Amino acid sequence: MSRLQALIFDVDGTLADTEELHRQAFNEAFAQEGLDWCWSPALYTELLSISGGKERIRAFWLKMQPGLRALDALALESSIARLHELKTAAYERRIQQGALQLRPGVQALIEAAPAAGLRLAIATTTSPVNIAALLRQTLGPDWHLRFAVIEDASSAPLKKPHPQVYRQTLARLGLPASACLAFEDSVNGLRAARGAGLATLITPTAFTARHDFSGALRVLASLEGLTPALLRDWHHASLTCCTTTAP
Ligand code: XBP
Ligand code: MG
Repeated sequence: MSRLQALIFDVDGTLADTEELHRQAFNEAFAQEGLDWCWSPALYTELLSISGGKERIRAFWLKMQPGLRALDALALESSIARLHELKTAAYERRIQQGALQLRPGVQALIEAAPAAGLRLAIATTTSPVNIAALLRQTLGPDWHLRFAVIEDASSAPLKKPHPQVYRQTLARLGLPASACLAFEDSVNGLRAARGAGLATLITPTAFTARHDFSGALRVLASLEGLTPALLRDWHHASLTCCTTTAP
């Protein structure tokens, strides 16, 4: 039976509750380009069913103006890329202003993992710039030294719920799914992790609270109080059992 050897973290919504900042950054980018689009929290909650900021903009734009599909695809893609660049810069500014902390329990678990023989990895659909901005601000300039593997939108173009990002993370770790646990906040993330065969712990946010987390190992309010020893117990049970939701 596989011993737990690595923890694989999603970023947005899991390491930190970032989606409100993403939403604000999208709206700032739209305004900068003179578009009257404004994604409300309710609309953004729906749009989060689409992983990837560029994919989200494209789906919204084509729903607003279906005829766009017939126009010059290159022009559409360059406009989307421009909007996403502006959005990423706006998001980075907000992070650098100290707008966010890691979610409860995340830093303690990241710091306890190495002494417990657990390697850490990141599997996210967000952009590398966003990961660096968030983790530099919260874990310090050497944040990347804590993670054995980082797979993101730049290395795994097939977005969640496709399991590509998790499969690539496992391959680079050189571990079977049975030796790892995944941490996610959304149904797309859960499906991606389960698609790669990973037992998955869920910590929902306000944006994902209504998602169906069937198949999760546990659904928790946060990672607060989780220790490597407790995770080893849950992981061991997952290899022989099914799913439970924390009381
Ligand atoms: C969440 C996403 C990302 C972010 C926005 O990623 O789907 O698209 O919402 O970031 P994950 P980008 O939960 O997998 O970390 O604009 O860079 O895509
Ligand atoms: Mg997420």
